[in-house]
Amino acid sequence: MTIVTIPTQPFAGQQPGTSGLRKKVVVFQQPHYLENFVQALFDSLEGAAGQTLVLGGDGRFHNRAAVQTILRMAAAKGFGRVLVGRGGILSTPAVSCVIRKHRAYGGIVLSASHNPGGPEGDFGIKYNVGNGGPAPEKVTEAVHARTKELRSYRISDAAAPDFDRPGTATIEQTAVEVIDPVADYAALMREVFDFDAIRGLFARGFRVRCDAMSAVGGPYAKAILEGELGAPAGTVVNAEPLPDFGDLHPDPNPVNAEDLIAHMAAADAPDFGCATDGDADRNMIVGRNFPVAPSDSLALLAAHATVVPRYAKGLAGIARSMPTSTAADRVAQALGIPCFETPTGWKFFGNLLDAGRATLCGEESYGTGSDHVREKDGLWAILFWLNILAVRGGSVESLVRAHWAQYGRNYYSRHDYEAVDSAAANALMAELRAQLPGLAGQRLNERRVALADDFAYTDPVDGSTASRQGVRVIFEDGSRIVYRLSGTGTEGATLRVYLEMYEADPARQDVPTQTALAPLITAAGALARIEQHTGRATPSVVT
Ligand code: VG1
Ligand code: CO
Repeated sequence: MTIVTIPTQPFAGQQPGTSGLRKKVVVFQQPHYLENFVQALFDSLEGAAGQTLVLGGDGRFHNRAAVQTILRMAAAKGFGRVLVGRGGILSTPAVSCVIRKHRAYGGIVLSASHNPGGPEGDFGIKYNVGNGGPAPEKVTEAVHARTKELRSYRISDAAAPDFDRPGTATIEQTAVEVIDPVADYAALMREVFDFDAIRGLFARGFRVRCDAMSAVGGPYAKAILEGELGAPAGTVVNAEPLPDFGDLHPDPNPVNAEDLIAHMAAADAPDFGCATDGDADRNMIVGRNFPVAPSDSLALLAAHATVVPRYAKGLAGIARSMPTSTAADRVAQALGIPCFETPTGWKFFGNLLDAGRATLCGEESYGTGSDHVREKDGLWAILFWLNILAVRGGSVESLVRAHWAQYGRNYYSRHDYEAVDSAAANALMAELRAQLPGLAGQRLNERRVALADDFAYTDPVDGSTASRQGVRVIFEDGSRIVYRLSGTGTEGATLRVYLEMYEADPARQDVPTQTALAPLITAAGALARIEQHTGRATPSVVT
């Protein structure tokens, strides 16, 4: 066994986006492509020799090949130990949990999350730091800078050890320990939630349909819901992680999880429907014929948090990404706790969680989490809902309606224009930015603009800054339009338009969302000249 140095050339574009480096599988399959990125990452880590690295992924196509390569490179880097999920499997929240529990130096998540998988789909790699959370921008920027100058990488010439069976093997000086992907995570969930209460719910015949979308959430949901909490076998569907996700698009929203939506609309619908995404950090909650908006879910979890043992003493604060609706802000205000507004992406929550300033975090994109790990966590959110239902009673719909009656309803929708021409999308954003200085005070389709800016963030803990995080147009009545370009796509550009309107009157809280938001949708299209720029009259996905 020898560590060899392989000459290489830099690849352009190895720049991590909102959540790691994501590219088409064929891009990652190019010789040296993954190796270059991993070497650039390892070069950016100081003091990693002898330390522990956590490694796993969502099981998508190329996962196994990438695990083998990274094990051989981790040995060359001189890590003392690598904890790898059996079969190369670890969900994103499980990686976070394992890093924290075993005091690892960091971890690598192999996933392109909600992006489609398979040989024609996407692959991705993300690095998490010692607190268990996504690497902050100063780390990802250093890695990207390093990819541009890299001329060689180091790798063991030995074969990677078998990672399909529990046990420990050695490669060079590095111990490779194959761990049960679920055990540490399940133990943490037992500490957070009132499992007895949830068991009682199932014992009373409460019916759940949990759709793991043939992605990595399946083994976790099966072990916990069916294995520990007494849900009947078959509660978790699409439970086996498949390399191509069985051709499902594991993005849990009403468009991509249409099968779950159909089951929840049927005459004999279960009481509770839920789904998780490719790497199991996102969640969708659906009542009988009643999908819950993710921003509402965050607000509702916050409002009921004290029923969960871990949060029994209350929350220190809530944090939400800027485009996420302000429903959580209203709960924070009622509770007398701060609500932080951060840029899109979980990496911006880490400092607030570490400093104990925020307990719950959430994004409009079906992501919710807390200080139990440093990632969003799909199954955690599902268990949180079940814990609330077990203690408070009622249905998903009755809980949400009671919430709206108390706090008002924030009508909310996101319109995505996927795979548009990058130059056209950039031109649209540039034109919007140019209009910003003159917008305040103007009327757009009956509403007067109170504030228009390009969101910038200063981290209240370490003072780091992030600019150009999305154009927001806020009206005098609190309604908002937000525009930004996705940082996770792999084809052209994706324009996201976020729309929000507040309605305090319970008599007007039952309008179909797109109808309620229609005047804002028209204003959003006109202001950004979306059709003129993109050639699209309608969005490709509405959630
Ligand atoms: C999207 C979501 C964002 C989320 C990110 C990663 O980013 O909007 O809220 O944090 O995906 O989620 P973007 O830049 O495409 O809008 V996941 O589940 O892909 O790790
Ligand atoms: Co995800």
